Amino acid sequence: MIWSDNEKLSRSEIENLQSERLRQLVKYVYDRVPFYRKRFEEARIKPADIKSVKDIVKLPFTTKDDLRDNYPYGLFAVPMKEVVRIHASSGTTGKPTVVGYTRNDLNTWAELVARIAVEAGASDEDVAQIAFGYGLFTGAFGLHYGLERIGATVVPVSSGNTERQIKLMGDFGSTVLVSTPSYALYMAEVAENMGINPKELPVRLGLFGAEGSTEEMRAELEKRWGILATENYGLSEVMGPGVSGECVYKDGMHIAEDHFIAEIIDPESGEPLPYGCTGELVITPLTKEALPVLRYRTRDVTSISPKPCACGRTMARMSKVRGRTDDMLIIRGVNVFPSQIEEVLLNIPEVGPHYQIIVRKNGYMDELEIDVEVLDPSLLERYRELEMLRESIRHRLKVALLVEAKVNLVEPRTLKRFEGKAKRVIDLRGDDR
Ligand code: DLL
Repeated sequence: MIWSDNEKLSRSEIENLQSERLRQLVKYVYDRVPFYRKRFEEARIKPADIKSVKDIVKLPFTTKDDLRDNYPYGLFAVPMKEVVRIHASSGTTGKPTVVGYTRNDLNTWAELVARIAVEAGASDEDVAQIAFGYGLFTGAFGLHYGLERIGATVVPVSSGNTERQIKLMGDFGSTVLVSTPSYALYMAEVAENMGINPKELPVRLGLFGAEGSTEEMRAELEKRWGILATENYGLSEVMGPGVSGECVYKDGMHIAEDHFIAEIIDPESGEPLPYGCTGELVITPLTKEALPVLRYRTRDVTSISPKPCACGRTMARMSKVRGRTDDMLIIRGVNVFPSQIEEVLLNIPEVGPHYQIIVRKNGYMDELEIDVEVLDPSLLERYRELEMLRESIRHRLKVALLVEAKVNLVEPRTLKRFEGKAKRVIDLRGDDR
């Protein structure tokens, strides 16, 4: 089933709709948001200069800092009376970014999440367990209202309290699990510890998102849970979840192009890159009322393909996010994405999917250290075998990353587990880089 007819528009119809909505948006922000009016004046552009989607490159970018500098409501385009919901990004560093929604915004959001849920194969027959943390984070409420919209039975368990979570899953007959991939992995482990085989639980479909994960991690989740593991993407600054999501073919996440213009740019120069090239994703939401933003720089690295999909949808697809431009590690001058490390580790049968990346400075040298759990604890008592395994992992990492890494093989269940977004990198190099 396809939730909205718009998902089958031809490329020219999509572009026409985007052009029309972009023209309205530009006028809307110019009239209502002093910040953008000033930006337009600085760039010497007028709303009338933006005639079609191709003109988007003339518009200024918006960054996370712009939102922070206007904390909390400075970029809102409507009076607070019309704002019916607030969310915020977790903001581990500095001020959080605050986002607002009008009643229409909430409606659009629920529609777009309904779209990705249906795309992944959910329906009104499903019982959906939401294991994202409810609160300022957009994940839980976003999926909640979207799944309700399609008529699924929503179970708002929130994250944490994992044993209870597993018990309820069985009791309530949850068929859809909504969480981060790392929490789903941890939940499988907790179930196994409780003597429950996750495959025997009623879950058949995973709607995973809010953090990156590799194909290897997907395979692990599908194996452990015996489910179809799909991925979806979004960010609070442009709405929350519902920006893009995979269909059952799992070959890229369909972008809701009737509501978002997605561009790929070179993160260094800001120049637009053609379809197929990997770079930073820039998103312009077209229909938001409370907090419209122009060309939001997501810092997420991906590529876009406009090819129609076997599922019948025509909306362009973005590939899995390789990483964030600000999460990319520069180790002795070599760029390393944590996802590359995950790919290597998950292809080694003797180690488990739990790992931690530590970067430190030794004199002037960056040192990369990786802790990974072995699956069989008795291996830790067999020195020769252990050394051979360590050496083979070190070698495979070197081939994949082009940098040396120190590998520590640790006992099962000793590394940190995550109930929300995983934090796998500990960078101890300080700010003197
Ligand atoms: O994480 C929105 C969301 C919630 C998406 C639930 C999907 C499911 P923020 O907390 O603002 O919003 O974080 C946004 O998370 O810029 C990406 O770096 C990352 N992210 C989200 N989904 C994915 C994904 C939500 N599928 C930031 N793959 C984004 C990789 C993702 N990274």
